[in-house]
Amino acid sequence: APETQPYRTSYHFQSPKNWLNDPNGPMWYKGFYHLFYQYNPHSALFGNGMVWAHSVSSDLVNWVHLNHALYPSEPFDITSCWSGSATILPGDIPVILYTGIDANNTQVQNLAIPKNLSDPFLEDWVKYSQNPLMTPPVGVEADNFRDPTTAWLGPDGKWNVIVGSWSNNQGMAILYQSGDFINWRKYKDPLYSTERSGMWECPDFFPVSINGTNGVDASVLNPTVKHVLKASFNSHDYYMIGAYVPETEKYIPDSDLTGTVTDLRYDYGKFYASKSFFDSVKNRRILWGWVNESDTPDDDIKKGWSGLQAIPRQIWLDRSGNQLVQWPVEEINKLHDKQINIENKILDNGSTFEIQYITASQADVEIVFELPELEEAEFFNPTWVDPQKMCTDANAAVKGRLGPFGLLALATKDLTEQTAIFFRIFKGHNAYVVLMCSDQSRSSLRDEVDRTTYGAFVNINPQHEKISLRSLIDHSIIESFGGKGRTCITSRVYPKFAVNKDAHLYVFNNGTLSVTISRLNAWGMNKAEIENKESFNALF
Ligand code: DQQ
Repeated sequence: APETQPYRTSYHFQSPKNWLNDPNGPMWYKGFYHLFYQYNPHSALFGNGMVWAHSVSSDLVNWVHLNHALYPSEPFDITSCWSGSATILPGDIPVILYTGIDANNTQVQNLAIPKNLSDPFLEDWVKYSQNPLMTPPVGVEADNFRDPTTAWLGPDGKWNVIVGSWSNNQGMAILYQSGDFINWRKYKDPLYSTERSGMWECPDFFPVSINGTNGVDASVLNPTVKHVLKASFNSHDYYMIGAYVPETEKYIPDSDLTGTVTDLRYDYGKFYASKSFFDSVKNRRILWGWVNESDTPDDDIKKGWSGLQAIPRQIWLDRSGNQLVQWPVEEINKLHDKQINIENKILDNGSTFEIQYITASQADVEIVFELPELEEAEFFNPTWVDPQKMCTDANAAVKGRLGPFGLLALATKDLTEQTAIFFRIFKGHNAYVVLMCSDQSRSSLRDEVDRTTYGAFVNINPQHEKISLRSLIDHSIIESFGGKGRTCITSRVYPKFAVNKDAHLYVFNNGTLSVTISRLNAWGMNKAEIENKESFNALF
């Protein structure tokens, strides 16, 4: 019943119970999107015996849970089946490379192939008898060698794959090559390595078009693409944009990782171990990412579950070429229910205004703000380099000039519980600075939950572009997209009172200068159908 499970989501991907983490092996095959994911069948917490749970969908919104695709069964994965990726081989043959944890807790890379290629659900997987195909190379510890990527075909006709690692105090993408997908040889140097990171988990490597939002297959290599290299470490997904040089097997980023707050991240809140895939049906690249809980392990056990997948995001290169842009896949709009529209509403100093008539606990809100008094913005202090710190030091309750303005989500009527997603605009030396915050400090009156506030800059010029915000609100998760998807912040919140019908949604302006809502569209969201196979079969 919803009353006893106020934090279960309505339209995010969740498993019926237990622990869930990384998305694995996403792909499209014969009419269905496949999502595999790390799952603990024994507990609401992480543990040994991890499996690849498996679900399919025709629209990325409604899902059917199938039997586990991979579970510990052989010497090369008897402790756990950890993360990995799918590659579609020529002839439309999907295969999986995944990390097995063997009886000695050594991380090895294994191959699995579908038992029956004519089954569009790909329910049964066969582990290759000669596994493992890769074992930790010299200089790499047994527990620092995991998470193979989707493979790409090089111009020389060889398959390439990278495996995440940490060796010699460097995080790295170890490169392997193969002519037949079975015999893999380590390339002499990693594709990329850096001392400015931790152990590279779940690397991802893919081309993006330099013009337009279309995605391309992993093997595309020509002057119309740049390459993205992403790694998960220190609780975040960091990425670089750059060039892939197959002759030397080097990745040359436009800017190297620095190990500081200026490194690019997919999301400046909670979003980890993400993985992208090329959707050949709609010619787009789609990104999945795991969002963990912010309440305690005791709460996970009480709830009986832990972990969500973020709404899949289409991902492409920004026109500037300097960063990626992410936007919830268009299919999510199918869940739009009742809609509210507002235009040209002025929000004066201190005003708060409720968005009524929609279910505020599960909603999709898009707002575009106009800043008639932009020139009056307060000055930016160039020593402010850490946006998360700025958002923490000056939360939504701290008055400014141009901002804070934005949304109060999952709020009680008296606003004692609220999650504020807001902007502050500053006048910098030669350019305006747009700060975006997700302020969880008052998100719950329960005191055992983590209420860390997140923040990031939005790379837009408010002289030429209005300030836009889209937030997907779903009971205990808020995914926010600032500047049309240039900056993403995902948060988990656990209000005590602002649940279900008692949750409210507001627009606010706590700056002394007024701002105008030039357009607001908000929708209540219907529940996605996420069924187990038995109830799905009963439909036929
Ligand atoms: N989760 C998996 C690992 C990966 C980590 C285990 C990242 O393969 O490195 O569940 O969250």
